[in-house]
Amino acid sequence: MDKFKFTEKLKELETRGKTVVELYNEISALAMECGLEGDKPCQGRNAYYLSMEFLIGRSFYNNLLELGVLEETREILAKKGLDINVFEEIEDAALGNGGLGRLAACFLDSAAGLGLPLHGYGIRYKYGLFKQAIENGFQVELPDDWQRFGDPWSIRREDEKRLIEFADMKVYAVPYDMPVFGKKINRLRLFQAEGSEEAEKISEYLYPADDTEEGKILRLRQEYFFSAAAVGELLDGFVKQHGKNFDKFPDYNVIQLNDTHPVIAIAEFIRLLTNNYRMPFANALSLAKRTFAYTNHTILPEALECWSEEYVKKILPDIADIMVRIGVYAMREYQTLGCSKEQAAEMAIYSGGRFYMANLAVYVAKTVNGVAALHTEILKSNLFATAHKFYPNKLQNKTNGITHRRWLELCNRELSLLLDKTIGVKWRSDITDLDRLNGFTDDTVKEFIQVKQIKKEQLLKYIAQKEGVDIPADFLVFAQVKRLHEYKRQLMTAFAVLELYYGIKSGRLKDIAPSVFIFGAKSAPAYKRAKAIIKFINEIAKKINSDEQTCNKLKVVFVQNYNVSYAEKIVAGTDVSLQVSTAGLEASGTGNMKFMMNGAVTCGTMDGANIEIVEKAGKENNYIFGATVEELIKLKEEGYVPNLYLSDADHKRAVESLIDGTFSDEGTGEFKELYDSLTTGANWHSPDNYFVLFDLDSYVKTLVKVCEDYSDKKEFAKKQLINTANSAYFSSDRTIKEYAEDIWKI
Ligand code: 26Q
Repeated sequence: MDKFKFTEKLKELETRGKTVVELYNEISALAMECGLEGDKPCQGRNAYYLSMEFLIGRSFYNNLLELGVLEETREILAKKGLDINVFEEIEDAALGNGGLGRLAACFLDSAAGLGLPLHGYGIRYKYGLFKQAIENGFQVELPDDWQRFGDPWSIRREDEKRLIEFADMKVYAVPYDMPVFGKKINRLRLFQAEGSEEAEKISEYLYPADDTEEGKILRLRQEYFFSAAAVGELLDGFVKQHGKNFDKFPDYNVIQLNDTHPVIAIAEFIRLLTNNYRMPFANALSLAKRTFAYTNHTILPEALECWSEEYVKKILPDIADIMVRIGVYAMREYQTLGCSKEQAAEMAIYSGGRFYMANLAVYVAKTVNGVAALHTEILKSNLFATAHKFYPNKLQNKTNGITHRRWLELCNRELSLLLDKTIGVKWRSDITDLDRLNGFTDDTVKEFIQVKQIKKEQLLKYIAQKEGVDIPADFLVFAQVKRLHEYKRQLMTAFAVLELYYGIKSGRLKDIAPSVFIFGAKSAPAYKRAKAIIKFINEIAKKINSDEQTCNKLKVVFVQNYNVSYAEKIVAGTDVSLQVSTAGLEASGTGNMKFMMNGAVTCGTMDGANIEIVEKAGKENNYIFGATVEELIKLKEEGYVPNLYLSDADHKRAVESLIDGTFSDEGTGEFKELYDSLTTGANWHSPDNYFVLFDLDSYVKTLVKVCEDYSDKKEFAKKQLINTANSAYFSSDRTIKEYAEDIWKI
């Protein structure tokens, strides 16, 4: 990067009379021009990350930071009378919906930062994840037309488009390249579908509704579309450079499959080698086994993809045949290894007219990894137990991480400056240096308290503007922000908050710190219960916020359209991070890491990466409650009867507020359905299958303890600072180094 050229040209830039969007495009173009100078592809071995989601958020500030010109830009613009924050008007590119997509973005950032050749392949959705508004307490979904601000960070590569063939249509995959700046420039290549109106539909929406056959087939098309484009160009590129000695292909390429969504790439890889290059099937399969690696992100059965043969045959008959054949090879191999019939059936790729994509991935991939220690253990002992038995070296753990550039340097400039002052600037390039913050002095604690206060004020001011809810800046700030899902148990938090409210109102809870609970979450449009939970939280917020008797003690806010940019503000301004999933179900969590790094304590269950967080920062500096995985296993064996836990009058009151008229669901019946899900179950699950009622008691007690502890501000701040000081492990720089060493060998 020619920084001098950039700053000189920026100084010359005429800003008067231009709109924010115009300036955004011009400055971004300038950064691209200077940033890309001297860029050359990496010879040798490269890793490719195939993912349906890349939740990159806003690129402007991050790219300027990575290019090392953020501060200069801030100053130059200030001299022109422009506040750099005006570019917050430019909305996020939300080409993902949650943890898995954000992880992909963090990984690209870390790899570039470390100078490791990792490139992304995905889809350039016309509309990203819907924009959420809350109307009368209900979630409303609006299209996210992110390109309306322009897309100055992408370069269209018309010359490199490829034709992707389905049985019933042909589609062009046109690449758009986004550079990922760092020590090295890596590339995120997103394909846009073109050629006809039908074709364009493929890259129109992230997560088309898949409750119909048409929707399911569209999703299958999406998966094949970008996987085939990626694999096709990698093979062609190899042939161009090295000829047809494919044996060497894995020396130059390794392909990481981000969950099962791109697993169809394996079949396409084999199809191309056998069809186009006349390679025997067995050889193509063994080449695939040396090329692909797979990451699992969830053990929830409903998220493990399995495709009906009928659908695959309809649009991709060759791929269906190949997957059947891989299934046959797998079966033979399982037998040779001495698997019983049951064991082989468990690992079947093709059975009963369905393709089990996770089994396909596990069979072919050279490594399979979980995303946190506990999650990997569960994969080994549960979901992939049989595979682990017969392929003991396949499964490994790679605990997730987050890029400390976006999630500390960028979102918390004040804390970053305090770190510079306290331990020097080395942590910015080598995050392990953050450890040196341990052993901080009293002065540092004082300064940390000031920083937290500033970030809190910024956050609360923003919330007041956006949501119209005023929250005093001396409140203790709790936050639960993440996708909305029953297993994440936002509903349990809602009950707990309600109990705090009644406790404060009755005078029973006297000595607790005034607090605000911030919720942020999008629900999948078709996920009725999740939407009901959003409405319930908003009803609670309305009641609590308008109660004059308690409003100097307790507030609740559900922020609209929670996304990466909102997260950047929330993680910096929060005191207590709520991570309360049912033990065993949150594969890792990465929000928990962002909060920790910014000095929030975790109030959570022994689940996912929470376990490692408290291992690093100390249980005594966090608030752990609730049943463990082992306890839940026992409870299930003994027979869990949730209604028993409603004998406590306070819990009963909170839970029954769903049905006793305290709150209105506007006659939709959805609150009653939520209530039933906890107390009587449904035809597809037993009552309270996420153990909300079981953990509610210890949750409420833990929250009360947090509020009491906060009265000693200094002791509380120490706990927070210890969390920051021990968060280096959760930088994705560490994670990426592990992938690079143990899996990719780059
Ligand atoms: C599956 C089938 C059909 C349609 C959609 C899906 C689907 C889509 C998205 C299934 C799963 C996802 C996303 C999963 C996800 O975000 N998982 C999260 O991954 C994070 C990164 O590893 C973890 O930290 C979280 O714990 C995990 O929930």
